[in-house]
Amino acid sequence: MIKQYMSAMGVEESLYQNGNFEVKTPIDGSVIGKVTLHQVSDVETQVSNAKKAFKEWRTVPAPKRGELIRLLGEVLREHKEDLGALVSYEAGKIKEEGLGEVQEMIDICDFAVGLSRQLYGLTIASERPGHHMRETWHPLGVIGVISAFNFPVAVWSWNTALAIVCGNPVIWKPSEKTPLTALACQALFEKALAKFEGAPEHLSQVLLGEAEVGNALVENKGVALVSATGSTRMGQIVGPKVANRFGKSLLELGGNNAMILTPSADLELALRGILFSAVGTAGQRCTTLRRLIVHESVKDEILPRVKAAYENVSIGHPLEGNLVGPLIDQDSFDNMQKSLDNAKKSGGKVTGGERVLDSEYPEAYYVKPAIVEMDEQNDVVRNETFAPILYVMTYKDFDEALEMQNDVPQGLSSCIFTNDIREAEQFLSDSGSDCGIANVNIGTSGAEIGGAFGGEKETGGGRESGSDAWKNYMRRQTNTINYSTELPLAQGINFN
Ligand code: UN1
Repeated sequence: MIKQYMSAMGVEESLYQNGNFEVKTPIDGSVIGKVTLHQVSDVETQVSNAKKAFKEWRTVPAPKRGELIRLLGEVLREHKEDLGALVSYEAGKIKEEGLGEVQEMIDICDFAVGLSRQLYGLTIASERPGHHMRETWHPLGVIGVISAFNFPVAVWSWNTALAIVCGNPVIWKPSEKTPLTALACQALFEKALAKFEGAPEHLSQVLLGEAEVGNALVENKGVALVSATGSTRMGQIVGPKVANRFGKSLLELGGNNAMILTPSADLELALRGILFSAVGTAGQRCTTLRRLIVHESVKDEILPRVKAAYENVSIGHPLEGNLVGPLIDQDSFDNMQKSLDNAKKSGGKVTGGERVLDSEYPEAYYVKPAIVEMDEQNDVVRNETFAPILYVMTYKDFDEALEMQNDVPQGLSSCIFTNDIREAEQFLSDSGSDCGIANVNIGTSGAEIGGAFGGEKETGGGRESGSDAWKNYMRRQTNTINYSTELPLAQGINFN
C-alpha cells in the first residue's frame, strides 16, 4: 500500500525501505517504513548548502519565485489522494481529514502565488525637503521548520510556500513519527522544480532526526528563522536558544481551546461545532476543543445530546469510513489515562475515555472520546492533554464565562455560540477572548489558511499562514533617500 503511494509521488524506495529507523502506523502498529536518520553533523552541511541557495534565490524576482509555488500547487492537486492517504497511514487521520490537510497545502500555495506579486512595502512622508522615505522587505535567509506529527504536511507547506516566495531556502525537520510524509513532500517539491528553470540546488531540504538533530538546527547561527510547531515544553527550549543567538523564532505551541455556550445559542449548530472540534482528528489538533463553558440553564439540555452524539461516533480504521481514528501512540494513550485519573481524583465525572478495539489492534490505541464534567476549572483542566478529552463546566453570568475562557496558560483558539450580539461583540472586544483565534458560531478548529494562525501566552505568540504572516520570512528595511543638493539633518539639527 505505502509503496504504491510513495512511488506515485516519486519517492525512491531506498529512502524508506533500507534504513534502520522504523516508522510505525498508528492504525495497527505495524512497520510501514525504515528510514535513515541524519546525524548532528549533517545539520551544518545542510545549512551551508542552504546559505548558497539563498544567495541565488534572493535575486530571482518574487513573481518568478511564485511560479515555483504555482507548480507545487499543481503537483499537489495531482497527488492529493496519494498524499492524503499517506497522511492517514502515518498520522492516523481519517480519509476526509487527510485530504483536507492536503487541501490546506493547495490553498496556501494559491495564496502564496498571489502574494508573490504583493510583497508590499510603504512610502513614508519625510520631514525633510527633497527626501523620500520608504520601507522595503527583503528575503531573510535560511528558514528552519520544525513540525509535529498531527499536521505532518500542512505546517511544512504554510511555512515553505511563504518562505520560498519571500526568497528563502527551507530546512525541514519533521516529527520523527512522520518521516514518510516528509519524504513525499520533498519528492513533490522536486517534481515542481523539474518543471521550473532557474532554481538553485538545496532550496528545500529534509532533515530527519530526533531531538538532538532538531537542537543542532535550532542552535545553528546560519538559520535566520526557526518556525517551530509542537508542545509548550518544546517551545520553552527552542525559544530561548534561538533568542540567545539573536535569531528569530515563530512558535506555534499548545492550545486549551474553549467554547462558551450561551442561553441564546442555536444548540443544533453548537452540537455539530462541538463534535467536529472535540472529537475530530481524535482530539489531536492544536485547535481541538478542550473546554466547554456552558450556561447553567443550558447544560441539561445540551450535555445528553453531546453524550448521545459521542456514543454514535464511529471509531476505527481511519480509511474505512470512521469518524475517529487512532491516537498516535501508546505514550499519547498513557497521558490521556493519567489526565482522566487526575480529573477523577479532583472530582470530575468521566464518561468514555476507555480503550477500544484492542483485541483487533493490540499494537494500536483507539479510544472513546471522553467527556469530563468538572465543578471548577482546576489545574487538570488548565493543562493541555493532546487527546480527545472535553471538560465541561458551567457558568452563571457572562463575565464569569469570559474570565474562565481566559484563565488558562494557553491562548490559541476560542469560540462563542450565541445569538446575542452584545455577547458576541464583547467576546471579540478588547476585554473579550485573549486568544489568537476567536470565532462566533463556529468551533475552535478547522481555521482557513487566509487568516493569520497562532496564539498568545504559552501558545508562543507566532502567526503563520495567511494575512501578513509573510513578514516573518523577510527582513524590514527603512530607506531615506536625498534627491536634493542640500544635507538637512532630521530634527532640525544644525551641525555647522
Ligand atoms: C495544528 O493542529 O497544528 O485550524 C494545526 C485548524 C487547522 C490547523 C491545525 N487548520 O484546525
